[in-house]
Amino acid sequence: MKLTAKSVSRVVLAATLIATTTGGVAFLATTSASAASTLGASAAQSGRYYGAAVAAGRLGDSTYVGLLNREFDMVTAENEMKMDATEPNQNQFSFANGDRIVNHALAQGKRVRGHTLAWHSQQPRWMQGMEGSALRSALVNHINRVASYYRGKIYAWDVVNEAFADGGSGGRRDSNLQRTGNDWIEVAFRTARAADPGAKLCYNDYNTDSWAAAKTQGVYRMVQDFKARGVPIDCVGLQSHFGTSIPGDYQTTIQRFAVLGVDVQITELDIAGSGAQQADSYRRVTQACVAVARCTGITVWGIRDTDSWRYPGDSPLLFDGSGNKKPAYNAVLDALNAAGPTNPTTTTTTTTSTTTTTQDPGPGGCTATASLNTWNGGFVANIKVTAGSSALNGWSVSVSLPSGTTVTNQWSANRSGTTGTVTFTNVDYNGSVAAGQSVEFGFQATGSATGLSPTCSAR
Ligand code: G2I
Repeated sequence: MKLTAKSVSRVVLAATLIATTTGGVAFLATTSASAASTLGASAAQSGRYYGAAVAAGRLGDSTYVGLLNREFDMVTAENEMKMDATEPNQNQFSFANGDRIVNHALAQGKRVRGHTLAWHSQQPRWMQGMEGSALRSALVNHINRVASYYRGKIYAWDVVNEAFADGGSGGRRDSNLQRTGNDWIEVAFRTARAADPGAKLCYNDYNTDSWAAAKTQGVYRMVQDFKARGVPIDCVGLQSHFGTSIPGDYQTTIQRFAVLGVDVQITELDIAGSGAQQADSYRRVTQACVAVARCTGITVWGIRDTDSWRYPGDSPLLFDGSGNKKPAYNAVLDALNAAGPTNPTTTTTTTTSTTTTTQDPGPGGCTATASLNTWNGGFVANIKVTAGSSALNGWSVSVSLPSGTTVTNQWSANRSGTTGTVTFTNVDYNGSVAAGQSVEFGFQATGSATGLSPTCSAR
């Protein structure tokens, strides 16, 4: 090789660096030794996860399962935990397919994102025709039952999916759920918190990737409002189904949500295109996430291109149909490995206790039972109101709280008082309770309580 003046000076510079910075050489060696070789392990280096949407019907495919087990440390059920799958007939729940995915994930030491408790789409047929208070009660019941069933097994729930309108309004999407009242989303979140206080609760949507989009702004305002009023929300999911390009302000979006005090998760990533261009888009998404401490993980919406909901029109995933790594895979791995070890994780300790009152309701009366989920410094109480031998047309529940305990918010009930004896009354959609039937409401409080004995009376 003929050395020009320029190349000589480069060689000299390199030699000087190696000769004078032994620490630097050691650091470089450490960095390359710790570069992980799977998506999950490389994401874990900075406290993040890398997940995939999984279909129960593919769990018998050994190539698919091999990739899943090797590469990913978070799992989302692609369809099996949606409303139509988990409650095919009203009040008859079906968890077999969701369980196949959850059990596989947990047995492999992976975590699970629950998808999704409430959505205008993929509703079971019986729910599609419902409206008003009947639908609101059915929604609350669905969330209660599904989130309770999976309590303790879910890292984060997509509590509400895709509730905002496309286009320039920045407002809510019209749906049967929206028509039950604008508070349906916060009721959904409060119900989910009561049912599984250990799960992070997320709002998840698409076309909310660009900070400039009206839809993004609408979701941002909702999250800001929820944080201001104490509605329990922990995370925002950006689905991130992309064409070939990524919005230039994508990282701004992630950053702005994070500043509100919620985690951001990229929940359903897939990107059209191929080769170097697709790899570059995947790299940019990965870099945008790892640049923001509260962007805690990325999930791709499928494993091989042939598993994608977009196939055969697009081949938008990280593995080809034969399970080979694509250029996009290497781009993601490199970007994850380049991220520093940041992002502390938080842990919550939860205990559960139930207290039952023994009063005889008699005709026209009611009973109330409390189930408590407590942690250091606070608790959530879920109260079940049961009608006696005749129907209720309204109810009132009083709870005596120990001193030092203060109610911070409640859901599916009106409240008077915050300390001492606090009284809850029905809201418009859960005052009518047939003989022997039950409705539930809940509240959150600071302080501690070991057991509560609520008293119920008809109004
Ligand atoms: O549409 C892409 C995603 C947008 N965000 C929410 C996600 O839940 C959604 O996932 C897709 C699944 O990837 C599809 O697999 O949601 C679709 C609708 O729920 C899923 O499609 C359904 C078909 O509509 C059904 O006909 C089919 O039986 O997939 C089912 C199972 O293959």
